[in-house]
Amino acid sequence: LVASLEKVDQTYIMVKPDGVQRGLVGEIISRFEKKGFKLTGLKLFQCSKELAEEHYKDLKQKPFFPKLIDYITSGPVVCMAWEGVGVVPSARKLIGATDPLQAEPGTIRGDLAVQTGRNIVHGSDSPENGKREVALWFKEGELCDWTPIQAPWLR
Ligand code: RTP
Repeated sequence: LVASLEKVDQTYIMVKPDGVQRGLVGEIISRFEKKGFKLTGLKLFQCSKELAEEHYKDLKQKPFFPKLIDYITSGPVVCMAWEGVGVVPSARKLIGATDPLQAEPGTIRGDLAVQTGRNIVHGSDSPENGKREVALWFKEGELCDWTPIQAPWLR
């Protein structure tokens, strides 16, 4: 299969505290599972202010940064690592535009959210950041490398 010759990337997907509070965890995981990507890490986690600030360090100068940190630390998040060919841009497409009102119907934010400041899910924006963020949110022993039975068809 051609796909088996292509590079497998990883991405960090996170259900934000509003997604957990609204009971959307299963629905969000399901979108990535059904697409055919491979789940390699999953945990419910209350993150510290320090970790949230490190994760969003590129946005430190933005006026909304303090509010963003309060939001992300306001309750537990669901941390996920997903793997696959083209997983980073594909996950961003499944998630939809940052402003949920601009996100297409059929995307997670387009279907399930309204406000930019409450947009229920995060996805890494490049393969480099995918690696960085998975390493930031997970300890090595928390990740699982496994071979799906249907590997020749989906990966
Ligand atoms: P994410 O990292 O969460 O997937 O979001 P993104 O790339 O689509 O958007 P980015 O510009 O990196 O912003 C990160 C998160 O900050 C919050 N935000 N609030 N004007 C605002 O109040 C504002 N702008 C951005 C959102 O939660 C956004 O997802």
